Amino acid sequence: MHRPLGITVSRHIMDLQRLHPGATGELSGLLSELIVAAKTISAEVNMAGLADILGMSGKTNIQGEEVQKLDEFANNTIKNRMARCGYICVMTSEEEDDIIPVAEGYEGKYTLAFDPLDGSSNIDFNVSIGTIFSIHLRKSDLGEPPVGRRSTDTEEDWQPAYGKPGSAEDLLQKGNKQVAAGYIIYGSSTMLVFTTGEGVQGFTLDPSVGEFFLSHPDMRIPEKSRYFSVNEGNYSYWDENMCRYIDYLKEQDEAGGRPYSSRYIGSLVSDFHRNLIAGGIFLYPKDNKNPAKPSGKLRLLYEAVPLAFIVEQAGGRAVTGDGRNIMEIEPQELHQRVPLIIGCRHDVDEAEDFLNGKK
Ligand code: P6P
Repeated sequence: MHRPLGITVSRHIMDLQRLHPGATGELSGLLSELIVAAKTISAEVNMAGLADILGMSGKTNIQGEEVQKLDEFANNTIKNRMARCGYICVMTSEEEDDIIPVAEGYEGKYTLAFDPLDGSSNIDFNVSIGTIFSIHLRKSDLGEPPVGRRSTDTEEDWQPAYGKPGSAEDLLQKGNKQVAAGYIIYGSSTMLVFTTGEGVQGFTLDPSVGEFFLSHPDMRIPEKSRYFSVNEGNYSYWDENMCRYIDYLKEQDEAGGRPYSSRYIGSLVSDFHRNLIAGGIFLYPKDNKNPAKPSGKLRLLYEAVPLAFIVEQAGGRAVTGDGRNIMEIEPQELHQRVPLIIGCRHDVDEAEDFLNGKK
């Protein structure tokens, strides 16, 4: 199918909006504001080696992880921009213990969960890192639509909207209720990959014009994998079935496409992005390495769930390995961790068979 060159992400978002006659344009506006934040972070990440922006901030986050200066920059960039975008009622970030309220009078009908800079422990080694986001429609009542709201209003002119602030309940929703999800990967080029439920589209940033252009239309993950991505340093902490599965992938069976190649960057967005394009299965299973993290390391709301939406839209699967689909989990808390097995449909099915003892 002929596609005109130079489709911008803004054009694509408007095309999506036209697919929904009742659309108010608020999701389009939300995505557009998020994209401005992404461009801002991209510029900073690409300058990191030159500015005094590398290294630790001297703080730790709720995860007990040291916060990088770039982590903090990315978190503040998204938080401050989205708090006044007028399209969301509440946010949660990997970097913040509690929910993040939006500015009074700017309450909107969506919620935003995000990991501002995943893989940030790799920043100082120039390894690709990424921002991950997940958008739901709020569960609670928005209240009366705001009146007299113009972005040009000064604080004095401001007619307070009648929106109601959102709560954690608005954020704790299943992945299959997502309205949109995506990631930005800051690598050899900066790419935006997202879905609103009508397939997965990839855009590459042209820094010379500051615009994302469609570069990977209608992304589909291959049915079967070539790569497995797992931290084998945790092998001795896994249960027996997980060890058997990884051993199986490394056996010689050329007719069956084995052994697989091992590719593990240690940056979730980078590992996921490669697997989405080339085919692969990523695993961060539960392990007995850290009693405080019996469900593995990765978080449900702003890592597993958005990537699960993307991979399912691209024809793949995302599961926990103990019989649950990521998209069907009822979240219990904002920073809940979950085992994650995500990638090509054939491979996730096969991994599940090993993990539940069927194979
Ligand atoms: P490990 C990065 O810190 C991260 O959260 C993900 O991006 C990545 O997949 C995972 O942790 C790597 O964890 O234990 O293998 O170093």
